[in-house]
Amino acid sequence: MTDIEDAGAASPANPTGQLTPRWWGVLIGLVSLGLGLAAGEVVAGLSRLLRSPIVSVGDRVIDHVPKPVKQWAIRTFGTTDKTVLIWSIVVVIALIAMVVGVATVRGRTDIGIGSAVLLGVLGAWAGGVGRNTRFIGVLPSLVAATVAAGVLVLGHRLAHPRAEHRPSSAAAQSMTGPPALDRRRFLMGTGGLALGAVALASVGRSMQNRFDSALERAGVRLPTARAPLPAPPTDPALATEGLSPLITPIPDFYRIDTALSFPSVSLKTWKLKITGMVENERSYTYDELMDRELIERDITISCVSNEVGGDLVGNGRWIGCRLDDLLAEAGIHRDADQIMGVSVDEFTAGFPVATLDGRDAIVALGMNGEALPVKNGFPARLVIPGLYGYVSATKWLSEIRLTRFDKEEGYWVPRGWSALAPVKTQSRIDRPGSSISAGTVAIAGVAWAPTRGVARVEVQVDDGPWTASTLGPSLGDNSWRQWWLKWDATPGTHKIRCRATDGTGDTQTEARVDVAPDGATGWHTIRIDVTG
Ligand SMILES: Nc1nc2c(c(=O)[nH]1)N[C@H]1C(S)=C(S)[C@@H](COP(=O)(O)O)O[C@H]1N2
Ligand SMILES: [Mo]
Repeated sequence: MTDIEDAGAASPANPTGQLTPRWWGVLIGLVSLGLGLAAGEVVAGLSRLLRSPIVSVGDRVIDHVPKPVKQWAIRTFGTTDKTVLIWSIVVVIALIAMVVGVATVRGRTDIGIGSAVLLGVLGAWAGGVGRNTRFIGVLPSLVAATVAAGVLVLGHRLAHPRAEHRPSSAAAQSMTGPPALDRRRFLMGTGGLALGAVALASVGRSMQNRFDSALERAGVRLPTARAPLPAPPTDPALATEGLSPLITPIPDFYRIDTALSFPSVSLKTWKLKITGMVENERSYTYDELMDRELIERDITISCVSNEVGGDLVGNGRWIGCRLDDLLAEAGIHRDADQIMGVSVDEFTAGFPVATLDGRDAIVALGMNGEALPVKNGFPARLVIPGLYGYVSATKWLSEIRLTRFDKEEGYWVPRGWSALAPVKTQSRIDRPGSSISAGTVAIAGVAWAPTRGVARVEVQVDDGPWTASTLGPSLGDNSWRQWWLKWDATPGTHKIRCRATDGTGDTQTEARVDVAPDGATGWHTIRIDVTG
């Protein structure tokens, strides 16, 4: 920085010897970045195959982030971790742009152009190399970097109008003292460019929106199942504030995936392929799947990252095709031992062929009576009762590949998660909250042990006896079950915990283990302040 700091001396780039104020550089840096990124958004709007530079960089961060950081992010930010990631990237490059902008207006256009090139190459790498990219994906970042570099050079000229346009007058000026830099003109220029960036970016975003699968989803009419489920019984949650509903409403259903922007799928070209170690590879269009016999099932799915007492779990009413039927049509090789779901965005999740033991594994097309929501995998996803999502529940499904565990690993396995991951029996206290007033209240929550069912949930207050709770209606062994217990809350601080026993008679273990590598265990314990 030294040659920048002492730029108070006259130099060819700054012939008057007057130091361009630092904030000019900051503004020029930000405006260049803004225009560059905006141009990137527009280019990303040209084709379904392209993505915005920021999203591309975010995608690579997600694929390479170390496990502890990922767990920390989920724990700290929950489902907003993606927004936090995007904004962190924006803030980091904005800080770089500010420094680069100052360097540029103080004569170091080489630093300006060099930084734009470096960031451009980084973005191009992120957009064109790695999971779910095509080479053409380098384009948005290259255009963004070119625009940013151009604006930096332009900004340098705005800051040094005389130096650039009338170099011969430098001598004359030094005799009359340095002229005031044209602050008004500078502010109008950068302000105009900033407005242009905002406008351009929103044009780019709306161009990208035409690839949004939500448009096609809106036109889908979901057929009914051959044997539709009866309407669920009256939901006890209606009478018990804070208790999880029997079936989780779509807006409240947790969302976990590696996708920063939802994969955009057109039903006109989408196909579900069944490939790999099968007798005949098959492929099905959306309409072909919809025309098959559909089943409807209530199945609780859960994320392996769900902490004890956490909310990365939900109960859905899924409608779709039986997975075992589809695979029987393709004919599974005797040597295949793994079923790998592959998504449109090249996420993979694999589980044993032996999982298909007659359980209701579904290629789901619908959820809670609607076409599958975009966030939950439109147009199709897998739902396999009893397995954590990361080894089974591939959303935006495009391929089901029969393979072997010794040949291929699903996305999360090389990142430190177990290859086999059945859902552990869990129970959660939903209510009451952490402070209540004395009197009779309901302690209530949900418990799940998909494929095994929930036989019993017990509650312990302080170090008293374990008391069996009342179980809510059963939607089958794959579905969670609500439970509640009346409690006479007395003033003071109390500790409440719960534990479930599954349909095989096994009680969930008290032993606390972390979510990694194959799911948390332990009893959910809450502390409550009761006031008199
Ligand atoms: N394509 C794709 N499918 C995916 C994932 C993903 O990252 N990409 N994440 C899986 C994980 S880890 C979980 S827990 C479930 C979550 O499903 P939901 O978002 O519908 O609740 O989706 C699974 N399917
Ligand atoms: Mo997950």
